[in-house]
Amino acid sequence: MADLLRLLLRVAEKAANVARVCRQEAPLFQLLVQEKTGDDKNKKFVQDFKTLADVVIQEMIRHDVGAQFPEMAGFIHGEESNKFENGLGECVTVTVCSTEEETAALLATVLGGDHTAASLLARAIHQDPATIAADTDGLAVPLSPSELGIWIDPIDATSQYIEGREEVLEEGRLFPSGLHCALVLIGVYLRSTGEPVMGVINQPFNYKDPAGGRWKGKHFWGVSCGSINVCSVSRPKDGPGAGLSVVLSSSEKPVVKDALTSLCGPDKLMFASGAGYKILCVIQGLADVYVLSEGSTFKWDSCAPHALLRALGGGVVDLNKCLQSSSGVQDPQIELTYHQPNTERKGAERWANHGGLVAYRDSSQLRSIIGPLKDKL
Ligand code: 2IP
Ligand code: CA
Repeated sequence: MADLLRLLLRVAEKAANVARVCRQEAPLFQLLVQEKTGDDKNKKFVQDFKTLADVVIQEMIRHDVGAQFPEMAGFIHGEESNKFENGLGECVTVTVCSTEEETAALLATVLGGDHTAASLLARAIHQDPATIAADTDGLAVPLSPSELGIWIDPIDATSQYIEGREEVLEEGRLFPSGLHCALVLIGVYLRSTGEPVMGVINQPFNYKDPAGGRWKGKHFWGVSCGSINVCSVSRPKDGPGAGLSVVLSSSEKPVVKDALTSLCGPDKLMFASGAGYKILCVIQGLADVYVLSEGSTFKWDSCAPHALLRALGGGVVDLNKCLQSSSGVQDPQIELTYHQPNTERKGAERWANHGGLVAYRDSSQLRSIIGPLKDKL
């Protein structure tokens, strides 16, 4: 399955290009940000366009993976539906056509006849990315495509992507908000058990090329299958006596914030946007754990980064199950799985991580936050 990993790295880079083009090309960017200046009649159209960028990326990934691995075609899931109602009330199904011209013509029907924007978007979709430098040589994963499913989050932290704040990232520092929180997430799970076995994360806005001033991205990947645990990120070294650091959503419950402040001190409690980004901070060692008490994330947010954490010896547990489990953090049943919907819910909620989550690298750090939270939730 090293071929699948190489393909996902390539399509994630194509997705990152689409995300960058939508912000760099004026005709597309205007559509993206029109909501701030547009009047009500455009609101629906602009909402469509923002979601269209998501849908186009998702359909592009679905198209490319299904073409190379037909056995996976029915098991490639994403956040968005590809059915659109355009400004004329026509229902349009967004797909990637076999030629760029056909894709542009289709997109123009969603973009109110804006052929300039449609052509720019279609070009980014059909353009092959630059070669991806990733050391996957010699990687042999004993899995077959017919055993696997995929979760796609085309652009996680959409709000940060639209707002577009630019931060110059400093090595070793977590930045709470900005374009760098926007991530393309592609996670692969075992259909039989729901375990995450492979993950690709692309950060389209990692830094600005000092020469041309254009955004450059960065990718991260991991494979965790049986005894094979490989990650493009090396396991961070925990400083001696560094103390536990926690990253939270800015909308986390005060009772959780208070309990964790008492545990690790106010300086070690951080906040950031993006569910995927917060798990990436744990992967990179910018935080030790990410705690979320709400069911506000979904399988597409957590599957990809979960695979990287497993490759590093960590994981992502269901917080409620963890608090209720009699066998504590060693219970394998508390890890999030990705193959079964919650049948008591409807729509996207069927795939929510209802019980909240804790992302961790080291189970001893997971164990240390359970105590203070046990009687609070
Ligand atoms: C969102 C996004 C938000 C996150 C929310 C996710 O996904 O990651 O940032 O909220 O839970 O579902 P928060 O920033 O408070 O962690 P999307 O942007 O794809 O809707
Ligand atoms: Ca998301």
